[in-house]
Amino acid sequence: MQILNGREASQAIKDQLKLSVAQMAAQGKKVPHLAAILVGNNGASETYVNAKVKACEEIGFKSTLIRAEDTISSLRLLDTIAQLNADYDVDGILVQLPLPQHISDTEVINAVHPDKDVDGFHPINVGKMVLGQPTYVPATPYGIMLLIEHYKIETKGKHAVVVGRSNIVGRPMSILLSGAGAYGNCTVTLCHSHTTNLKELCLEADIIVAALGKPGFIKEDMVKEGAVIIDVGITRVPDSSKKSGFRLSGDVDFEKVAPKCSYITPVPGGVGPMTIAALMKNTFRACAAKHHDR
Ligand code: L34
Repeated sequence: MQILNGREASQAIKDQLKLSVAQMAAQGKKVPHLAAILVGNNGASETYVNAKVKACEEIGFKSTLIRAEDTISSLRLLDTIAQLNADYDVDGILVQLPLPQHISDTEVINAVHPDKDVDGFHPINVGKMVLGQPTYVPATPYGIMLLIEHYKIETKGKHAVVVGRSNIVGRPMSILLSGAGAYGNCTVTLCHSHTTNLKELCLEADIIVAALGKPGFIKEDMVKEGAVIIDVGITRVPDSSKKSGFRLSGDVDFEKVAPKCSYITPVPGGVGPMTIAALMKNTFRACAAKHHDR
């Protein structure tokens, strides 16, 4: 069994980006600029957005963090996005999810200009991804593909079972793994809350991507010997023995499942850091595209 070390793989990607940015700057070109919008005070969202800003600093990107109260009106949020769309210096715009109840995700996602949509959530970019056209691929699934590539895991002809059909992870993951790319060509089964024979399907999987948000859901009796396990879950479980008051739990029962598989991602230190690296790659591309257009 080998651990898929997301920290190491993401560091390699960030190091490479850092060199490319230094080159850009040396040629007198503008460097990539990511604008992140964080609404409210969700602790997990704060952690993730801070990690994104920190990664920008590390690589040499410019970043702008815009914080808004969770009472911000939809209209004001949309206006903020419009300003960032119009700001030439901003290459990538990211609105951290989840948003407060009174704001429509769809309206916000649709408001970000597709050329600056480094999250790859805009319908135009989702459409391109489905068609296999070059576009921004959502950071978590893109990060998982980069991790698979980093470890040169064979996917061609394999049966991948994706558990969870969210717009930001499960659904795009199923499309990428079934696509014709270098690390695609899987036969994909997309499972969700109405799947009746989940255990049987998982037992047939060469690759399982667990993205349903239920701590420890994937048990050892659901996993075939030698399977590749990608754990996207990252739930904060209350734990009074921790000074934060919680521990992070993946969707996979790691202790029991790990001995059975060929590769497995840990939580934390697996998919999370890859999400950040993938976002950085998208932001770099958004900026490089501008340089090519001039
Ligand atoms: N708009 N919203 C938008 N884009 C995204 O790509 C995200 N996502 C998901 C939630 N909402 C979003 C993220 O950024 C999940 N996500 C994310 C990003 C980073 C990490 C986890 C999830 C991460 O860095 N995880 C660390 C542990 C961090 C901690 O201590 O909590 C890890 O090692 O897994």
